[in-house]
Amino acid sequence: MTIVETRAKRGDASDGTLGGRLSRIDGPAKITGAADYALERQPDGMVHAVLVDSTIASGRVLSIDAEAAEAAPGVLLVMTPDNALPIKSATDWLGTPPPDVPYEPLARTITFSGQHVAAVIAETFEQATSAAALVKVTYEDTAAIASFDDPRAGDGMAIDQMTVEWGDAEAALASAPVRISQEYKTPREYNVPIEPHGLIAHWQGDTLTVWEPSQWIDGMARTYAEWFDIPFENVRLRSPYIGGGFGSKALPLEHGAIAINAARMLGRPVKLAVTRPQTFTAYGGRPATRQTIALGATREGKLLSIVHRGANETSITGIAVEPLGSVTSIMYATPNFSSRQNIVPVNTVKPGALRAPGENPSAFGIECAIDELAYEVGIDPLEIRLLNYAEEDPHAKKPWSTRRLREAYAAGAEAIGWSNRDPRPRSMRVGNQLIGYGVAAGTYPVRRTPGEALVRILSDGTVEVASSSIDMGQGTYTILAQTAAEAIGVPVETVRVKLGDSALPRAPVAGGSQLANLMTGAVHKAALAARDELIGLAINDPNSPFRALQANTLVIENGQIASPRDTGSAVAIAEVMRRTGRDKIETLRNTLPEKLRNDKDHFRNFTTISTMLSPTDGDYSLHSWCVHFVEVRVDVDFGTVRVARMVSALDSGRLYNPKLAESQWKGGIIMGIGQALLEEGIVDSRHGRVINNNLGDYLVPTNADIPDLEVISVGIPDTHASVLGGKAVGELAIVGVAPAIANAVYHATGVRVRDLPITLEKLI
Ligand code: MCN
Ligand code: MOS
Repeated sequence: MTIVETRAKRGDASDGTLGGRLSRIDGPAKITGAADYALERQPDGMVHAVLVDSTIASGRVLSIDAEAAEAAPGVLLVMTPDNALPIKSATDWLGTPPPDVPYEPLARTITFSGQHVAAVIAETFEQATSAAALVKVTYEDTAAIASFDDPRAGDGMAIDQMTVEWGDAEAALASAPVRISQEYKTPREYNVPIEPHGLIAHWQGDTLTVWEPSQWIDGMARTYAEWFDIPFENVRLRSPYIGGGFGSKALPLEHGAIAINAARMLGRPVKLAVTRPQTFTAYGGRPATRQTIALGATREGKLLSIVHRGANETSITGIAVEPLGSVTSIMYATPNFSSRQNIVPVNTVKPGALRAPGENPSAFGIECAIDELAYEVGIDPLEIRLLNYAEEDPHAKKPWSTRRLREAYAAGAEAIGWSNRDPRPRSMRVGNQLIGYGVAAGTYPVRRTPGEALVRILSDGTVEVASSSIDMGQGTYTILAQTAAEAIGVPVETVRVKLGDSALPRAPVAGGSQLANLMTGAVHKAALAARDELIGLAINDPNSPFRALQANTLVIENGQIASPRDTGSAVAIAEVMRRTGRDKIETLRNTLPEKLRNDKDHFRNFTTISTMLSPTDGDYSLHSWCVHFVEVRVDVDFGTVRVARMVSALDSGRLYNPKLAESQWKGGIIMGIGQALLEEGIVDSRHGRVINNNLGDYLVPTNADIPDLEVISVGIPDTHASVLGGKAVGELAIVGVAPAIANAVYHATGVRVRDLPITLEKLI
């Protein structure tokens, strides 16, 4: 099997150290089509699986008539819960051991529309598709609760772990001179990555190879091993390139179990490609949310109390929590605070993670509310944020490791020209366009899970880095090459990076914006160990010019080992390897804390959430910060909103590659603009279906919707946050975009829109 290696092309070397603006080293392979995605594989004898999904949202399957489908041309199997091979339950991603009950990925009880009830496997995709239409499923149909707006949904259940309280928030609110209270809502939003989900599963005896896009190779491979009761080593999950995930590709899903099981039953490789409409039901996006936020303040705008009550939709059988208080509890200083959250079961697929789960809708609530308070007391929206600035983490009561939010406010305000703004709503106008300026802040925590990396220095002086990390576009290949190049002292184009293979050293999930910090840390550790070993060889070689020197006096630069005191005697790495007869130096290092390193169980599960440190474990509270300044133009007759200008200032600590970090930030900002103005899963209240389940009707921004985006880095290296000083990047920038736009729309029009998206009918 080919190993995908990625390395920089010549000419980029000047940008190759950490902090340099090296272009993506996987870019040429993607642009030329050499990068192959999971479903492009063509193993011999491959057959195709197509899912049959429930057409009702609530009830049960009474019978499945597969006769016509089984008789259709090319059909090999119609899989139902009754004929599928049994599968075991698996450890969840928290590391919780599984219950000893079988796992059934095909449903008998229906809790949402689009649930998989059967699968047809045929020689060709077309045969499977047409036979799937012949499968007759009879249901007992019971009344469905389409959304949490249905009165029968009720208030749901409280999630006590989400409760955060200090002081006496209700009493302080009641006695505050100024009080505001409003409800803010966000609709169901979907990940819709350009590459839909899918996999090719191939059994050879009791070893399993799966080609599948994955944000968490190690975790998904372990689940597959547990489901099918084979050793972890017998699973090879391959995911070298991924066409976007945004949180949706981190966990094993039902369709994966179905395809792998079909491959086992048939003894042939099975390909299952999730269709675009199924990307709305085979996996859940961000749940619909609602929050009431009550703020109590002095007449000068100083906060006295925040009372926050939130709820999100979940599925009937699963618990999905979108933590709505996550920004609310840390953004501003307040002596009294109370946040609680419910989840409301409805007939939907279990919601999942979508870029900045929690922080994103949380910021929409609090950052709109603080803006409302600013107008209520008559002070500038930027001013009120500085007035209530949290000098330490008001929840954890710990100092921030770094919080360059003040610097961000200053830089962003300057760049957008905030002082040109007339503070009165609906006061700025050019022709038919109402002009508004808005501001909102955002934050994302620094999460820490251990990781492992292998570094190899080869006899020709080139370097290999290997890890089961993934790159779905965020830049992992590139920054890991830069890390190794800098730590060892070789040109970046001599470093090859291998990722996306479960056989490689273990990496945690590329979720929670943690991978860059964790894996640069692990690669840095392994690379320094390899460098030490290399220098040891150079010194111990009897013919070496460095024979009499101390290890710590040698330097490696540009692939040459030298003593700075003796400029004449630089020796190439390849030469040292040749002289000492070594074909490679290989160092495997992990970043497990000492106490976990010797614990066998933990080591087995070490990339699960059970080994993740919270941002407040330790002496500091670790977070990235950002602020967005927006100018909108709203057509006075038609209510159409255009983002005309946008400046964001962000603190992600040290940037390993500013070009890529800026691109990540802009990607998040673009998604935030889509969330503010376009994105909405529209639920049919009769059938409990999301009816705009395609990219024609589920609107995401196009280039024409996006102005030039200016992003300004205000971060400084933060070594409390990570080994090399970086903080979270990938999810940060989407946080705060939607409230900044909503606030700008209010300033432009005098109309406060508290439920996303801000569509024209809400403005006219
Ligand atoms: N980076 C940097 N300096 C830092 C930290 C990061 O230069 N201090 C840059 C690097 O290029 C790094 C990237 O930012 O590769 C993202 O780093 P990080 O914030 O650690 O995020 P992860 O690598 O863990 O990526 C996951 C994150 C998440 S959780 C979602 S959701 C998301 C995102 O990344 N989905 C994405 N960005 C995405 N980008 C693309 N193209 N596609 C997705 O699906
Ligand atoms: Mo990101 S939503 O944490 O994968």
